[in-house]
Amino acid sequence: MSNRTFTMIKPDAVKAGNIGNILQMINAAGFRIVAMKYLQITKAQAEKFYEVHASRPFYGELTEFMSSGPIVAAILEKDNAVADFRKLIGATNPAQAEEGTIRKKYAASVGENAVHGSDSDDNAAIEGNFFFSGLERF
Ligand code: 3AN
Repeated sequence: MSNRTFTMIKPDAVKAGNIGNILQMINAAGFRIVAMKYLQITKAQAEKFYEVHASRPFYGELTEFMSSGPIVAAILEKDNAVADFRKLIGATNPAQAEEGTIRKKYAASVGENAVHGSDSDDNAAIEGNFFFSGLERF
């Protein structure tokens, strides 16, 4: 079990003006921000980031969406970070997300679901390294 996870506030939540609300929920749940940036990724970068989903039918739609506008990328720290953050964001499909989760509050659909959260310690490290150098972590 590692104490770090990686998140993105996705283009839908940024456009809706929910960066502040979502960061507030992340802080209130006890996560410390290790690294953070506001940027827009290219389609090619989104394809690389989501390479594990390349064979899934939604890969084109997902990478198009994730490169459609700015996002907030961050590394977060807390005991049991990966599992606790998955709990905080709720189910991939917001219709199935529990009350009080970020996706229940701010996500519109399974494709545009407001936030990303790493699904394992290994992926948290890979995803954090995709966006941040060592000098950008505090
Ligand atoms: P999660 O983000 O909850 O780990 P994954 O890993 O199954 O979910 O999917 C990665 C991303 O792909 C999701 N965050 C979501 O934006 C998108 N996605 C998953 N399933 C679908 C789907 N059926 N249609 C469109 N996009 C999807």
